[in-house]
Parts: sequence; structure tokens; C-alpha cells
Amino acid sequence: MKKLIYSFLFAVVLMSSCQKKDDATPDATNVTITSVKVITMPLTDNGSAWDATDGSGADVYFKIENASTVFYSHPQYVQNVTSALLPFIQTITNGYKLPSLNQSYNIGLYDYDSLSSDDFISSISFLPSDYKKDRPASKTFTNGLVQVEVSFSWE
Ligand SMILES: [Ca+2]
Ligand SMILES: [Ca+2]
Repeated sequence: MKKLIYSFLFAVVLMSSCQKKDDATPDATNVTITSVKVITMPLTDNGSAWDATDGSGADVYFKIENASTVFYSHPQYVQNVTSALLPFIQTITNGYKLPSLNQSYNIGLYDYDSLSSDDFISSISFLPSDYKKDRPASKTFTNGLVQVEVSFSWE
């Protein structure tokens, strides 16, 4: 018996990739915090000086943190903050890339105290994924007496 060998010609179907021309910027997958501007903050600790020893104002720096982790602590403080020093900006050299967009972060303001543990002043909180569509260059957050503008770099 002879086997008949049939050759088949397969037509190559070009898959059209259905690429949509989308003008909208895609959702961001990462965000880097580049600076924090303190616009307002409580200048006293419920009426008392932040530094009771010399009656001076707070020596302010910020942390990026949540309830369990300090992700970043700014290495410099602005000394003896009074209303005349507001607003001030603290810039993060090379920025700090957040580990995830899908968890909340606090920007905590602290009063550096050389002889005791630093005083917590106040904080604002945000969830980066809320802004991944809009990719704002900066966003102002308010919590009571505290108003902070956070600058972002999205990618
Ligand atoms: Ca203090
Ligand atoms: Ca002080």
C-alpha cells in the first residue's frame, strides 16, 4: 500500500494586534516622592513650646511611614520653625520610590530633640493608587492644622 502524502498549504493569518491609539497616559505603576513642602503646622504643642527647655519652636523634619515601618526619614531639620519660616520645602536627594502604590503612607512631621525622643507633631495620609491615573506632579493634603504638599514623580 502506498501512502499518499498530502501537502497542505497553510495560509498565514496575520494577526491584527488591535492596537488602540489611546491618548490617555497609562496608569502609573511606580511613584517617587521628590519633596515635601510644609505649608502650615501647629507652631506650639497645645499652647506650649515644642522645645520647653528654651521655649523655641520645633526643629522639623518628616518621615514617610506607616503604622509598622519607617520607609524614609529626612536627614535634615528646619530649626525653630515659626510662622515666618512657613512654608518650607524639604527635598529628597534622588527621591524616594515607594515600595507599592497599594498601601497607605503617612507623611509624619517630627520635632527633632537631641536629648529625648523626637516629638511627633502630626501627619497626613494618602493612598498612592488613588492618583495613578492622574499622575499629579504634586498634591496638597490637610489634617487639622497641618497642610503638606507632596511632590511626585510617576512612572
Ligand atoms: Ca521638642
Ligand atoms: Ca527648637
